[in-house]
Amino acid sequence: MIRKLCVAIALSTLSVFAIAAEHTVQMKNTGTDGMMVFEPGFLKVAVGDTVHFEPTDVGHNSQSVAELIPAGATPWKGDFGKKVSVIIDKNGVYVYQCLPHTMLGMVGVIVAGDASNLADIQVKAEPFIAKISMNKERLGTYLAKAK
Ligand SMILES: [Cu+2]
Repeated sequence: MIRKLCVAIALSTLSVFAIAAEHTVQMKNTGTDGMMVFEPGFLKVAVGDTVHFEPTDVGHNSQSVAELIPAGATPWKGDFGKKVSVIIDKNGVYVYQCLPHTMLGMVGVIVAGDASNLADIQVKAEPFIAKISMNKERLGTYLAKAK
């Protein structure tokens, strides 16, 4: 009985890993959305998926923005010019930034599952957006794609 249960747990754990997908976001000086961008800047994933942030160009990093991720989600902070891989562990909307280029609008959005916290994120993003001086509309554009 216990052995049967262990096998069942092992199999269900395996199936969770089997369906978890991997995504790659490039950190670029120039991309389809302009200068200093994450590409794609808007990404839809499933909870449990992994997102790899690739240093396509040097001098960038990826880190989650405090207060702009789902409650209880694990924040991340990648080193400059280094790849960072993040397992997205909670449902909802995540806003992240490249620290040296936040003022240039180098930000991105990930939605895991559904955008259940979108209204909350939109309100909390206002003071953050106010500090961006170039490509100010970019974050709002990405958030508008969140559903
Ligand atoms: Cu950057």
